[in-house]
Amino acid sequence: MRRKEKRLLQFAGLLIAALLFLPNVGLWSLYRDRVFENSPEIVEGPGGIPQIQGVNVRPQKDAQVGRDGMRRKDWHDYEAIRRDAARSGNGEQGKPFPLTDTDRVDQAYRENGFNIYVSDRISLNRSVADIRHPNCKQKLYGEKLPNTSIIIPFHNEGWSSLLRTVHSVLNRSPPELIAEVILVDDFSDKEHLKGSLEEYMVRLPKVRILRTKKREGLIRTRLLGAAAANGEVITFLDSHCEANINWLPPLLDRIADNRKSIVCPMIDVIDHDNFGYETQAGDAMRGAFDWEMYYKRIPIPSELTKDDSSEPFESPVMAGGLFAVDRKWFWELGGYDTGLEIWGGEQYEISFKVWMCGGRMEDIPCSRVGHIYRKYVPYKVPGGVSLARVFTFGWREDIRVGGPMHTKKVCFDAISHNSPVTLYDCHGLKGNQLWRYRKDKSLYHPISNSCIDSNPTERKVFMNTCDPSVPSQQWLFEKTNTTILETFNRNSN
Ligand code: UD2
Ligand code: MN
Repeated sequence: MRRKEKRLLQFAGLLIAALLFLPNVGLWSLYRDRVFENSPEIVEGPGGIPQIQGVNVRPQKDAQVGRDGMRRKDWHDYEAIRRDAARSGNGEQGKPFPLTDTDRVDQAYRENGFNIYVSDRISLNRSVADIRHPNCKQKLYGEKLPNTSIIIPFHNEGWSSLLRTVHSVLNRSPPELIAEVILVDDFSDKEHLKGSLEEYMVRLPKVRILRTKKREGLIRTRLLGAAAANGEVITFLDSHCEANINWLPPLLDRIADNRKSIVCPMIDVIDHDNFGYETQAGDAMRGAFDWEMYYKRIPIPSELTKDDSSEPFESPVMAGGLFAVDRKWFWELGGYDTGLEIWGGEQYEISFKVWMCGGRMEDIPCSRVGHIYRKYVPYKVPGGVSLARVFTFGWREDIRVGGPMHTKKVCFDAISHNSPVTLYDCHGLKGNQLWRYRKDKSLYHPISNSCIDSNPTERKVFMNTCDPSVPSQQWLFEKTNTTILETFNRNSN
């Protein structure tokens, strides 16, 4: 009996202590939240620089000279950061807007594919949370950086979403780095994008408005802006974006380092319902595409993961809309193919060109820009021009396993242990189209118990008895995911 009571007492004691002192549940947490809300605590950060919540409160005094002889400085605008941190209200600090059922009506989404009622009730100068990697807060960039023209194509964009894009750029970029902001209207018919927009922009002398003479689609609209641009660099943004803290210097710095660079910010998600601002799932990833040319984000392969994940990394293809490029290099690359219609595919064209022409394409973790991913495409596509089916692969000597994602495409098919390997519509029934990747680098066909062999002179692939010592049965698998392959091999037993 006594032992039980003692235990009970001990337990109650522990509970009280936990409530008082544990950092995230205890009373201390209430105190801390209040303190941080009212008067953020100033602490000493790395290099003895005072910080509030991990953000420096004044610039590191002098530019520093790096080993390469380059002078670098702290480009943060601490005054603006403080101003932003002090803002409160709907959607401030990138918080979701408290939606009611009346805000959710279809009508709110119809014109833009995102909730314009909510957008209209959030300040054009709203603050967003600084969700950068902590290391970004200490980084220095070239003291002299090229300036940039910001090019924003738009077609029937919402008033508040368009203006918030412009305000966020002007609010969060060093003025000397912005040569101009060029809004390029792709033949919108909405009234608010005509006289009212022009009147509004009179107060923002850096902003110019250009208009296409007919509906051109986003690619030729961007080209019109690029042709009119004066900046040393051109930076493209969609018409429904929000630039995050210090987004621009990290981009321009990489171009200053190598003018043949195309650099992309991390694209964050502005929720199309409530306008909450957060990272994409998995945050930093590389751009890739599948056999249908659908853009995909894939994890950064281990060879490329650096110790410091706030450092730039190379990406095969970009998402499309948000990037900076040296203006002259853009034209040396030939700009975009002017035959690209309305929407889509242009990101592959520019990505392939930059890699094939000796340039590089990078994603820059310390540069973040939010983008509203729409719920659906709200605009009309004239003449039913197909979107994004721009490329096809003519070459089909690939191994296409008839998995559920590719059931309508062509797959390698073999009917016997010595037949040629043919391409046949994927039927998804495994059987003749089932292949296994083997560790000895061969491609094994379980149903015929044989392996793919090749005759390079006759450009033929055929089935043969498996023999790991035969070089023509050895296939080179580049960058395979062993875990997925092993799971696949196990499941297909
Ligand atoms: C993505 C890209 C987008 C573009 C597109 C096509 C991001 C964040 N977005 O789709 O930039 O690369 O893929 O590959 O990477 N617009 C016009 N005329 C038109 C249609 C659109 O000017 O006929 C404008 C539109 O207002 C916007 C931009 O072009 O500013 C991109 O269009 P979107 O926002 O509909 O494309 P998105 O974000 O779905
Ligand atoms: Mn967009």
